[in-house]
Amino acid sequence: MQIVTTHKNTDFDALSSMIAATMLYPGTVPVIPKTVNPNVKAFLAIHKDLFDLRECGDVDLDKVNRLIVVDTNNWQRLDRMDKLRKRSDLEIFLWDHHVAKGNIAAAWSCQESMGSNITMMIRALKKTAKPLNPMLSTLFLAGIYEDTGNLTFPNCRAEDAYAAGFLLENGADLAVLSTFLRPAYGERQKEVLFRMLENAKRIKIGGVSVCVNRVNIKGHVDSLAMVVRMFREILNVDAAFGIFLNQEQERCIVIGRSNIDRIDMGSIMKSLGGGGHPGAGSAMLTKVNPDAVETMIMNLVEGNCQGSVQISDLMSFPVFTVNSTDKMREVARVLKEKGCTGLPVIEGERLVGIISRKDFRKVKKDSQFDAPVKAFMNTAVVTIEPGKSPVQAANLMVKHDVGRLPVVEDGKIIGILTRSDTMTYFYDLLPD
Ligand SMILES: [Mn+2]
Repeated sequence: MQIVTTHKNTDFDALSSMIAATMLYPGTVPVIPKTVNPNVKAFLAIHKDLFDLRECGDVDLDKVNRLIVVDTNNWQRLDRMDKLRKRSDLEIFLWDHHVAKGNIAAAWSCQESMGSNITMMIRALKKTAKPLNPMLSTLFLAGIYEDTGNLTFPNCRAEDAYAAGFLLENGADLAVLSTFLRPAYGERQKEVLFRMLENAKRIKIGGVSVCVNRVNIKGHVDSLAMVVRMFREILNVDAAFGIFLNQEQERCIVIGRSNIDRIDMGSIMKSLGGGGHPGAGSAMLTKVNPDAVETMIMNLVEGNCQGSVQISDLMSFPVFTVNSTDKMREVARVLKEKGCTGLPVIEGERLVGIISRKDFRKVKKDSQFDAPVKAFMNTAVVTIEPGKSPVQAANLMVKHDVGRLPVVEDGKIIGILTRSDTMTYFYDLLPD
């Protein structure tokens, strides 16, 4: 007898891979772990009859001579298969897209770094020319989408996308898919959210409304970031923090969400040893006193409100400028020497225009290089004040399609903010 099984808390990739294995190895009995993720549970509630799924208790493991493992390479992640682990006469086939080393020693294996496990199995199924019906195509596509975040996660390979295309050709139904691929808001998430709402306290720090909440959790709870997001939305506060304490493991996870520029969650979490974006971030702390964590967050929020990142922190200065009467030839030389793509043009201390490399395309004759820069410069200059935020700068750059913003204070140019300064701000705060 040969069986196929997969990891506990089975997801769509794991379930699809099990079903694909029964097609690749006819006669194989699919043995599903007792715990499956909430999305798969909902899917199976309707589709169960289509597959002859068994649980570990339903099969006599002594009769098994071949074990096919999909989507994991670890005995600990299998459900009640320990009896087989000790058997020396057992043949094991392994399909796994996780590159980390596991402890299942297989006689034959297909292990590649791929976005989803089912992608590799689709490659094998294509060779057998077995037809895929729309229902199977939908299930397999759910596997790819779930593991690659709809083809957006960095682990996604070109082959995952080709496999997704192949499944759509075979009738995969995106409407059915979206019904089952909801974010995992299950009982545990609901329970955590309700507890947070029960003892929610709103406070005002430096004019912004903040809610910091502490919750004890047991074991691992998925999707806490989603819970904090919902919590912030329901309370309608500017920023919300969840401190999730796991007493057995002596650690706590801090997750934050911010809805305003003034509270930069990424930099707050960075101070706690974590990371994130301006709008969302998290940090993991071990062996800490929860009261101290709460105080730390309050202090950081306060500090962040006063000293949130401003344009004056990001801009480059001193600024190289040219005079409106400078000749184009001279300006070309300065641009080349400084290695920049554009320069502000001034008259006295007043900013009157911008000259960029692009403007040099308007120069048709050599004699025009002797003309003053004011004949070619762009006078519609978009500027920004030093106290504005990086998000406001980015919005201006997008709106006016410009790559540099002179920073102007009292009509005087004090710095320049380039696209790359802004990018540094947005991307340096991302977690590893
Ligand atoms: Mn997987």
